[in-house]
Amino acid sequence: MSNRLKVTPNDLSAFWMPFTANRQFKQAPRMFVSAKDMHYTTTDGRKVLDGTAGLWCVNAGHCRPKITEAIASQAGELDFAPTFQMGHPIVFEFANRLVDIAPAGLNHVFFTNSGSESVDTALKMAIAYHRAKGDGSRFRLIGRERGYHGVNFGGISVGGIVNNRKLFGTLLTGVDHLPHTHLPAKNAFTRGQPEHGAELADDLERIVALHDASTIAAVIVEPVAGSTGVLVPPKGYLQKLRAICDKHGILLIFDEVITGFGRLGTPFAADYFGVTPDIMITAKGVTNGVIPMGAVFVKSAIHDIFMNGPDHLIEFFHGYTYSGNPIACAAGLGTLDTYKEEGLLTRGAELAAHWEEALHSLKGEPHVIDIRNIGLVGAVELEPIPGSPTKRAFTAFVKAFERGALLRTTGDIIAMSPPLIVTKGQIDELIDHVREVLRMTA
Ligand code: PXG
Ligand code: PLP
Repeated sequence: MSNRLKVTPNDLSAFWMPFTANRQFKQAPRMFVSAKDMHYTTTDGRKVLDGTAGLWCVNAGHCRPKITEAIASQAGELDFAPTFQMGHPIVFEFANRLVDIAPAGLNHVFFTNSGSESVDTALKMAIAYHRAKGDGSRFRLIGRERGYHGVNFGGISVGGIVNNRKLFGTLLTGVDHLPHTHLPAKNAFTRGQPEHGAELADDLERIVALHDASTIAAVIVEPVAGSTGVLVPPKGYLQKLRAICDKHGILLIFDEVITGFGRLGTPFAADYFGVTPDIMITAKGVTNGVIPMGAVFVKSAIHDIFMNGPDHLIEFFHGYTYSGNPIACAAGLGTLDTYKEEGLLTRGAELAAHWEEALHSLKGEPHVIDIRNIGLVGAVELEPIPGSPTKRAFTAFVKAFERGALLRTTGDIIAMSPPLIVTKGQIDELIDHVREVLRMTA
C-alpha cells in the first residue's frame, strides 16, 4: 500500500530546493507523483514525456522492474554494511561488473554517492598519486571554462561556471583553466563534432609553459560539456589533450557523469572518442539515478602505486560512509542487467541519426541561434530576450511542461537527453513540443 502524497502539500516552505527559483516555484509548483518508462505523472494526473532522463540520469527509463526488485530484496537482506575495514560480496561483484564494461585499462573502482563526490575523489587521487610516486610537487589542477564538476569545493574550483563559483570565497589554490570550446561564429548548427577548435587544446601547452609541468597533477574535463549547455568537443580536441598530458606526465581525468552509461551511443565517451583517460568519473546512470551513487574508475598504474606501504596500513585516507552501500550496489546490478538485456549502452548509436535529424529540423524556428547534438544528447540555443537573460528558455520549459514534455534549461539553452529506451515516435513528439513552444513564445 502506497502512502505517497498524491496532492500538493499546503506548506512548501521547509524544503529549500536545490538550484531552483524557490519563491517562483512555490507560487506555482510543478510536481511529479509517479513515473513509468518514458513518462512522469503529475499531481493533476497528466502524463509528461521525459525529455531529460530525469536530470540526465534515468538512462533505462523509470521504475524498471529489475532495478526496483533488486532494491527491495537487498533492503530486506543486508541493508547496510560498512566498507571501512569490512566488506560485503555485492560491492565486489558490482565493481567487477563495472570494470567489465569500462574502457580497457580502467580496472579499479572507488565508490561515492554522487558526481560531486566522485569529482573530489578523483582530484584527491590525482594529487595523492603523484605524491605516492615521489612527485609531491605536482599539485596543480587544470579545469576548463564553462566546465561543470559538481558543487563541492574541489569541483567548483576546477569548474568554470561563474554563478557556481563567485559566491563561495577562496576556492582551491593552484588551479588554472583551459578555454572553453564554444565557437558559435564558426561552428553554429554543426551536426555532431565541430570542425573548428581542436587548436584550443594547445592552450594546455601555454599553461604548462607558465606553471611548469612539474607542478601540474591533472587536467579535468567533461568529454562533452553537459550542464553548461551541451558543448561537443571539436574533432581532434580530446586526442590533443591526451597527447599533451602524456608528453608532460599529467593525468587526464574525464568527468563522465553525464556521458557515461550509453548517452553517446557507446558505453562511455572514452569509447566514442577513442581516448582513454587515466581516471574516469561517473555517477547518475551507474544506478539509473535511482539510488545515489558515484563510481570513479582508475587505471591500474595509478591504483598500484598506492599499494606499496606495509600491508596493515590504510593506503588512501578517503572514503564515504556510504561508499559501496549494499542497496546502491543492488540497484547498480539491476541497472547493468537492464542495460545489457536491452542493449541500452549502444542503443543511442541506432537512434543518433534520427535524433540529429529531428533536432536540426528546429533550425529556422523563432529565436533559434544554434543547435548541437551528439549521441542522444542535444541542445537548442535561443537568442536571449534583451535585458532578461534566461527568461526565454525558462518560459519555453514551463510551456513545454504544461503541454506534456520535460525539458531542461541552462541560461537560454534548452538541453535534452531522453532515456535510452526512447522510440523514434517519442523523439518526434518531444521535438514537436519544442517547436510548438518556440512558436507560442515567438
Ligand atoms: N560532473 C558532471 C559532468 C555533471 O554533469 C556532476 C559532476 C555532479 O553530480 P551530482 O550527482 O553531484 O549532481 C554533474 C551533475 C543540469 C544538471 O541539467 C547537471 C547535473 C546535475 C543536475 C543538473 O545542468 N550534472
Ligand atoms: N560529519 C560527521 C560528524 C561524521 O561523523 C561523518 C562521518 O562519519 C561525516 C561528516 C561524513 O559523512 P559521510 O561519510 O556520509 O560523507
